Amino acid sequence: MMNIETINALTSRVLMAQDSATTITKLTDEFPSMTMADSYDIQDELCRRWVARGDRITGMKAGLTSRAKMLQMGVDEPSFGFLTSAMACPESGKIQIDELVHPRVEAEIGFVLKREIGGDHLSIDDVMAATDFVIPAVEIIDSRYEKFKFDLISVIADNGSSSRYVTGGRPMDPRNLDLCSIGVVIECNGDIEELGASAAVLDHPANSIIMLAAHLHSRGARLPAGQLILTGGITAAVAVQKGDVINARFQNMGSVSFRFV
Ligand code: OOG
Ligand code: MG
Repeated sequence: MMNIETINALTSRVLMAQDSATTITKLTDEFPSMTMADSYDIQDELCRRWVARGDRITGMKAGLTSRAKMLQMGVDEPSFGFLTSAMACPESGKIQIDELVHPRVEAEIGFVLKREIGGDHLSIDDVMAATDFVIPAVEIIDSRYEKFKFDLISVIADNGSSSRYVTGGRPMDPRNLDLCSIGVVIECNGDIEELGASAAVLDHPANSIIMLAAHLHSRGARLPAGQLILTGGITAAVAVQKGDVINARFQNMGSVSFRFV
């Protein structure tokens, strides 16, 4: 286990890279015995620093939850992380690309709970019963590691490459949808770049929530009501450039669009 000084120093290093859109070498290159628990401790310290400077925690993210994402990144286990008010971007808006290193976009099903849930034995029915609504979302990920290459421990310390997110479309009652088979299309400048169905996420995106709750349980925490929970990219992530217009279309749920400037 890393000592608190090292956790604090590595948190500063990651935060500096995130704020200045610069890359760092993988933390595990320098600290090969670093553990996943150390990385989640760095995330908790990141949260404390964000809140101390006035950002709010607005949600959580599960990542690396689909085969397409696991294959693309060469990692075979999900990661979890936090979302903040500084990452939230409006639908139909502009995202400043020079604030980012090498962004990619992902289409995800977002959940908002109407009551807190937790524990390591939740079922899909438990998650559905606690869900207020589901909403189409696009996450903009931006690894602070060179060439977007990392291992699970390093990417967790970088809060799962989080950088921005956009929600849109229509908030829907999950009981009015077949959440296993929502078709999703990601268009960039009108061309289809990726397509898939929500079953790609652990057979059902509610399974991401179950895993996230179990992860939080292992750290003595629970999933709060009222926050956005991103369940992970359904397809491989799409690299973007300045000027690109993104439109992610979600079957029966509407679309999310915005532009990189
Ligand atoms: C890690 C984060 C993955 C997702 O939805 O799968 C993620 C990465 O690929 O950089 O957010
Ligand atoms: Mg994601």
